[in-house]
Amino acid sequence: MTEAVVPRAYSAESIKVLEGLEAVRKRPAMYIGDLGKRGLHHLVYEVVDNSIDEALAGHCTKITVTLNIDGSVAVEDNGRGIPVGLHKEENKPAVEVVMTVLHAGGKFDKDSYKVSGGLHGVGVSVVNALSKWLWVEVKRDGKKHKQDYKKGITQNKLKELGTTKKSGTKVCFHPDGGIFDEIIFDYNIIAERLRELAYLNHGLEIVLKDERSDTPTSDTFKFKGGLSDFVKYLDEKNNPLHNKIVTVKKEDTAVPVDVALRYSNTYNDNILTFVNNINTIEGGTHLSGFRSALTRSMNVYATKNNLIKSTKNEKLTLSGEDFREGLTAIISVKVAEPQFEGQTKTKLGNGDVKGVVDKAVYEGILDFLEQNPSIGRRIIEKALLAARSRSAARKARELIRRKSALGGSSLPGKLADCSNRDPAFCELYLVEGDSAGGSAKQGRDRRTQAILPLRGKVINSEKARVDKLLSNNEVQSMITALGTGFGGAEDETGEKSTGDFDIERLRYHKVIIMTDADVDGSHIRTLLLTFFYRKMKGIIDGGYLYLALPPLYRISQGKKEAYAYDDNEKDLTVERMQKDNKNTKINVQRYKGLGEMNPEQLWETTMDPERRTLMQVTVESASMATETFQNLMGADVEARRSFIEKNAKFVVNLDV
Ligand code: 0RA
Repeated sequence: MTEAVVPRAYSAESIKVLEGLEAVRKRPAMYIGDLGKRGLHHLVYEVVDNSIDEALAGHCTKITVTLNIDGSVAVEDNGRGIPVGLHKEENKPAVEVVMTVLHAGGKFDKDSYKVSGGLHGVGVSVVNALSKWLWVEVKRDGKKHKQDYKKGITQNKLKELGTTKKSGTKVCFHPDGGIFDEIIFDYNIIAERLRELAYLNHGLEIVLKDERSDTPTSDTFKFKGGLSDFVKYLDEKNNPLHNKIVTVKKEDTAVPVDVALRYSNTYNDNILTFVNNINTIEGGTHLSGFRSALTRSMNVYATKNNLIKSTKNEKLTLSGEDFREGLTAIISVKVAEPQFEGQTKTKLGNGDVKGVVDKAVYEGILDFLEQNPSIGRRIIEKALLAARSRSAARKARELIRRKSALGGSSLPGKLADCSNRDPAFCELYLVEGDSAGGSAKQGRDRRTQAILPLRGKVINSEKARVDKLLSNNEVQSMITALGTGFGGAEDETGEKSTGDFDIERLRYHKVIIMTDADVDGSHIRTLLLTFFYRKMKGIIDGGYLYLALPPLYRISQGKKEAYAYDDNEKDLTVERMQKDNKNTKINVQRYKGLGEMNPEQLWETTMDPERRTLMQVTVESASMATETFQNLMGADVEARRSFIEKNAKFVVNLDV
């Protein structure tokens, strides 16, 4: 449907009409981002944000979120309660104005850090507009007050419901099924966010209750240690290099800065940044300030204490990358008028923030190291190891480049390439094992489908240093086949990092991981996902990485045959066949590996673009994915076993 756009002069009236809640119902996605799972959960966050503001102002200590059996959610706090007195301009109780007028929240300036732009801070009236029904209950001035709404429209006058000694606000709403694709809340998604908020606002108690089943559950999030506890939580599965967490807290500046960090014996970094409690996935000026301060303070400390011992043959300089190896850090800032930029509007743009964070972190780290010299020494030693490995990696990378430049054809011998040269049409199948690789080579459409069989175990990118990774044969084959080069993909904040990854040179716009449906297969799949996530994240970000979905069963009855991709589909197929033909025996074959399929079957079920299902790999949230990877890669066997379920967190179903 196309809409006619008629240019006309804006009058005060027309602006007011546009600003009404009808506008929200007309273009809901404009206010909450999307109408899927994400948008639905944003409703809850929006209401919780208001209570958090009240906590930030120092008036609220506890927030309770309840998922009710009727599909509604209630958010209750013990703050001052939304004012109920008459709002002069609107001639309505203030609480009604807050609930029904777009952006009215801002009219009650409470000196807290209001958010502009992005998805947050649109105001609770947006939630009201997108709810089948909503009610608010305010305890204030010794009385209990209540008002009801439907689709944002007030249903009754603000009622008084008796007296109370307490104060606080409770908002209960049922999302409008006519607006959202789905209206069932996911406990774990909400729990993750509330846990994060409890870390970011130390001491605040946040309770989540699920009343939707016969056995109600609940979680209480309350962390005295704030960001330090957050770092411990994220770092749980790793071996810490030092127990004590490095903290920097500066609250007297225009931009309050709160930072916690710790090193562990891993090779990657995990830096989370927040602005006004919002996860800034794309980083920004606060991250730049942090990085620059980290590199400078550590180098100053190392030099001052004579910890960098270069030999005659080896002149070592410690770079930012070296100081980020094994680092888990949280950076939380409060910015009065944040400017959010970037693709997902989660990149902080305010230029002045960089200097403030830089100064606070530089001074804070130096203070800490001077008071904890043994930790300082250990951190510098680790960075020195990282620097040596980085220099070895550079040599290994140059070797790969030189080898391919000299070898005439630069592509690995095992690769069966496709004939088409336009990446947009080309697909690369990464196939587990030589035998399945053979079937795939025979079954494929050789014009557009290339096959790279991977032999044996894929190296674990979470556990190996870059130089070791680059000397691995399978990794070398993948890098040359993909054509992108390697490393440095995660740096988008301006700081240079070693590596020459360039997504523009990607030779295939679909990179498809095809592994067996058994435990080994899922392990190899995890290792490949880890590799891409850690070392070629641009391929995931670009939407180029997919998982093939081979069938689990082949069901045959006489000459009839069908494939099933899960148990449920198998049962349905068997049932249907039984109904159609009671006399012939049904044979169910469970595929354990791709090798059990002949080339034709592999083509029909898994590779034919007309019939196959691919799952696109996405990074839902960096924090969640990293955590999943850490769980999988750590010693936790149980977590690894449940890989396929966990996988659902960063994989989205997609029909291609
Ligand atoms: C405006 C002014 C005041 C409090 C609030 C709004 C408020 C809003 C929400 C939303 C959820 N919980 C809330 N708690 C408070 C301050 C009023 C005063 O000065 O007492």
